[in-house]
Amino acid sequence: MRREKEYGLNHLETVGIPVPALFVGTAARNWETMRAMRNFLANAKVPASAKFLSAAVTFFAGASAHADQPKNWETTFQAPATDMMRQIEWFGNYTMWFIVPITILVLLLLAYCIVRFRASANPVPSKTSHNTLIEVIWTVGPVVILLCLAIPSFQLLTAQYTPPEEAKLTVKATGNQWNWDYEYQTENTLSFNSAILQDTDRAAAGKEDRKVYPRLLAVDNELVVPVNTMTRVLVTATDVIHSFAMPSFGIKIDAIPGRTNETWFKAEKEGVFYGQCSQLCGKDHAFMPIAIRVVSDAQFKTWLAAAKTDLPGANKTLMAEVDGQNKVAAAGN
Ligand SMILES: [Cu+2]
Repeated sequence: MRREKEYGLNHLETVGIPVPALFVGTAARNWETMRAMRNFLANAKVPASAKFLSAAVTFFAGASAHADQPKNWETTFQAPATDMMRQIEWFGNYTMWFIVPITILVLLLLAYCIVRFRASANPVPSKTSHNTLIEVIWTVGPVVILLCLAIPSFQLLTAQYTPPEEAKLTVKATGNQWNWDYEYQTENTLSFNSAILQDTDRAAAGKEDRKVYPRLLAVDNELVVPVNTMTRVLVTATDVIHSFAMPSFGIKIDAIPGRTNETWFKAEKEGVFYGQCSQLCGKDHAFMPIAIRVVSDAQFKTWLAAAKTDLPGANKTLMAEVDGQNKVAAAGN
């Protein structure tokens, strides 16, 4: 429970969102049970059609093999690259089990009433104004439905504020109009700026492959992090409110001047992941993308050591290594 103090349930209460003790305790105790239940439900979930749709979209959009980014006509979430995002996706699918049947039921009831009780078919309307049984049903029903939504929702919220382990790497992201500063809180801190990649700079940066480095999403210097490593992100801003968001990691947190917010992620897949500033912050709000490059532990260590003296050189070496790795993987298929 120590982490909850540090990570935000208290914070939630200070901003006036009550967090019932039931949910706080349950989250930690029954997490494994919940996980098992979710996995079970996930295997049997409705959106088989959604999955098909997503697969179809991926197929038609020609997905890149080693990155995740928004795709044309995308209707579902980007593929999860963290356990947290998987749980968020699960919760989204779970709510569909309530939304879809309720919508259909209401639609059918409405259609039935329109047809069955139209003036020509039912000239003398009933004068009934009370029916205890029906009133009990339409009160208790929604209460039960809301409880079914509230409990997993609070558990998920608690989990987002409760990192399962200590962070091994801490990076600070500072939003500026209209780019990001990243700072690695390691021995001899490393800090650099990350701005949108201009088309004219593509060749010089070796980023001509638009599938991997898409227009409006690619940046000059990516935030490089090691795979399967608990990473803490401290988020702040220098001028106006921005928001640090990475859809496939399931994180989004406001960057507020004069305040440090905190979030965390543990990326499970290597590759380049793209997000965007998600708080309207001025005229170039749409042009301050966030790119995170997830690499192996060894690659990260080499990059970090080299980046402290020569960032562009370290980035180029890392890109060459990753490209080589992908070519070997493709040849092996
Ligand atoms: Cu912004």
